[in-house]
Amino acid sequence: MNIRAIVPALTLLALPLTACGDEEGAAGAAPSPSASPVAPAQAAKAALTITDPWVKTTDKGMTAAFGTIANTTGADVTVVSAATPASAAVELHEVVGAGGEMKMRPRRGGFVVPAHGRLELRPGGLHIMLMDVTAPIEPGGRVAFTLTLGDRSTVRFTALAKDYNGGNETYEPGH
Ligand SMILES: [Cu+2]
Repeated sequence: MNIRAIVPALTLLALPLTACGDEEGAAGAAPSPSASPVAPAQAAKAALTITDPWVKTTDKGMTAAFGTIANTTGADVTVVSAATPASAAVELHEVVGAGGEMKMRPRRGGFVVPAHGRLELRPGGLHIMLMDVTAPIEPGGRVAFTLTLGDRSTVRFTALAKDYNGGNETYEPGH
């Protein structure tokens, strides 16, 4: 009698867990009606989430995207590449130097987001570089991005286009 009562209860408990995917971290990824319209719901299993993503407006040429990347897992996660339909080529950049000598260049090894930690992409620091935009990016526009991680999984997000003056470092191609 006891067993009969317990088994159905366990079955019921297991259902939502299965529907969520599996591992830890699902709580933070639960669908929320109040989620920002700029950041579409991440897949339940996404290792990374991107907060407040934005991209600098431009008519042509180069621009960059920023935001805060959070790692929901207990292991370091590396972003190895990024892509967007808004640019024919995309690189992961860092800024080196100081004052008038600031230069940006491809970040060797990609962006490493520490376990349960964050990595901030911001003007003057790490950024996703759009090397050759395919059409003007105007204020209020939305630009879709896909990040590819070290395990070849992908994370998608949508960045809001904003005007911004700055972050105009000289480009120094990788060596
Ligand atoms: Cu750059």
